[in-house]
Amino acid sequence: MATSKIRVVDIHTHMYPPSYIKILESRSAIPLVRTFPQAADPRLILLEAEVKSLEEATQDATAKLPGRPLTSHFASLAQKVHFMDTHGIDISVISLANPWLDFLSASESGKMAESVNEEFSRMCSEHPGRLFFFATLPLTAPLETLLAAVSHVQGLKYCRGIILGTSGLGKGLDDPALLPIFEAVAAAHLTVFLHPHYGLPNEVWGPRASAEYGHVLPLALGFPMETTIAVTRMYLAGVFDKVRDLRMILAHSGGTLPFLAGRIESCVLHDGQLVREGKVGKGRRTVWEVLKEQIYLDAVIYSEVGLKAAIDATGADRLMFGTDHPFFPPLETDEQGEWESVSLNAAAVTKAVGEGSGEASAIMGGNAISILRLDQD
Ligand code: 5CU
Repeated sequence: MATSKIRVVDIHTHMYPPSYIKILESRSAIPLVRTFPQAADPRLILLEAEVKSLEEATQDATAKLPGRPLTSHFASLAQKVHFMDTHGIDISVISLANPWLDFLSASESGKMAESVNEEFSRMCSEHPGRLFFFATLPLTAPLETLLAAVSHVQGLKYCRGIILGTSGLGKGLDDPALLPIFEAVAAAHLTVFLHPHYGLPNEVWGPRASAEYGHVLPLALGFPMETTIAVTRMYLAGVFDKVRDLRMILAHSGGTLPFLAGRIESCVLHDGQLVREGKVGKGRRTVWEVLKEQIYLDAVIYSEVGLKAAIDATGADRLMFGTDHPFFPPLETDEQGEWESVSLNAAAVTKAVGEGSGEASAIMGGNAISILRLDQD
């Protein structure tokens, strides 16, 4: 009997197109790209937690370099395809990396969104069937421009959704002013890929973090907590009930949601204010129900322990493999070879559900192909 090879799909994989890098090069506040005489590659400085080391390196040429090297992996399409080939990835759903267009003015963001989305569309058309994309919305623009952007990307052949940060229009994702956007996105059958950027306030990390702990605290803990808080606020505000067709993929296996959903549920059930206001009565959908009905999770969690929790929370039919390329490159082996960050995520899948199992094949690609319609042009 012929055995068909499983198809591997990477739904969490980013790029910064050259026009976006140009903007970052022209900036003096984060996000920015800066060249330092002591380093070969320019540095990409994105996070609030990197501001202190940026200031130190600007004043002292011997100080630790801020941010991360901006290598060809961030902007080159040829490099993306090489990465896919090296790791046996058949299809990638590419997206602009954080912080998207959040820092642009209301008058700039509409045009920039249009050009970035056209650029992603053109890149996908160079590799038909291998590349699709999540588009970017101009969240700082007026509502009319935002709605026009949703219509624009709905018409782009390889667009399968939108990538969204947690700030929304500036007040978070539980902001009622965002409802028309969620409604338009859902009506257009576009899946939201929710991704963190802002983390938690720097003070949470303590005075030693910037000098001694690298990027570990903001990336390992700040990002997942940010996602968890954003989605819990949406749940408490009833966004999922108001927009029943909204479908969201949560980055990093939902932050800590699979682990904390039970505690969130219990806090809701035992909250005097919510009970008094009639928000806990019959007909309420639990966090667990919303997770199983409107939420998908990526499988970017690097361990079978977290992955099993994610599978328990949403079901193996709602998990999708990802790499987070070009972030987390190998530091001691050739960047053109295999990345340990990728093999950790692939190994987590086989350890959680068994090598060669139907569930492994679904998580590695089958789910993404059917949920994101990757078999259709
Ligand atoms: O290393 C990082 O800072 C990041 C980032 O900014 N965005 C992301 O998706 N992964 C890692």
